[in-house]
Amino acid sequence: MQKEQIKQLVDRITGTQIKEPNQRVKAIVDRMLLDLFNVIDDFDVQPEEFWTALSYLTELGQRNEYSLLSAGLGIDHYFDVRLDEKEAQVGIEPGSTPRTIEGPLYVAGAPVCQGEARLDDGTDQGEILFMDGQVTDTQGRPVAGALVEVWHANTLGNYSYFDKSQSDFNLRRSIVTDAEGRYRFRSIMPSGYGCPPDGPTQKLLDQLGRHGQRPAHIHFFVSAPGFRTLTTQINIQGDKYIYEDFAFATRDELIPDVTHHTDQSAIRDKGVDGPFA
Ligand code: MBD
Ligand code: FE
Repeated sequence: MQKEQIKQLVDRITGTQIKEPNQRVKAIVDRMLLDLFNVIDDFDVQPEEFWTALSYLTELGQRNEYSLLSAGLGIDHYFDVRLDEKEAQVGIEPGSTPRTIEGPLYVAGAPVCQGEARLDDGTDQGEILFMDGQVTDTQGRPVAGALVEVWHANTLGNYSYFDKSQSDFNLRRSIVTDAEGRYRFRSIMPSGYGCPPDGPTQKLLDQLGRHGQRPAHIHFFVSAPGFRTLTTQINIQGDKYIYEDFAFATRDELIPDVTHHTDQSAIRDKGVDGPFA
């Protein structure tokens, strides 16, 4: 079919109106249809192939994997690239923590703690992990009372809430920074995440010859009144997938130094009472 004929057909389809359309929705749907018709034409897509694709999308929804596929196709990362570009025009403080994608596994409502927290419920015998940091504004001044929301996977790469075998809000806390803008937490070292091997996201990745793995990582939202929210993560150095993240979220500035200690029992034997007990 001539490209011009395709254009006329799309115009006829979306131009058939009984009332004033939402112009932005109409313009985007117009373009998506035009691009789709062109793909069908250029690749001679067969009807059966298209119905198979629709069934695939149904499965994607039923398995709640739309946002997982979006991460895997680098769409979340693309939005980050665009935001970075806009910020570069304004000019941001050199050395500030860069953003990276949220991912699909955040859950709101984690317990709020002042200054420090223990994230794990003590049931997982993973390597004990401590992390601390300071929230500052773009001038390097500490921000007291900022909210640092932290969430990460367990030693099997699974997240509480999505993994029903974990306790509520395990490995999820909201920490309010102290007067110096500082926070600290105790947790366990997470493992990397892998897409459900029997799910639709992995099925498409297989067709693309790709894996569906993420390196071990910890997620953060950092927010405070009057400030934009930072969405970011850290990646654990040494992970096999650190530069092979299927979601393209790794950045050099987000790989902090990790010090491993050989004797963990001294810490572990103190039990699970206080945040740092
Ligand atoms: C994750 O844990 C994650 O952070 C992303 C981006 C995608 C899938 C699982
Ligand atoms: Fe994650």
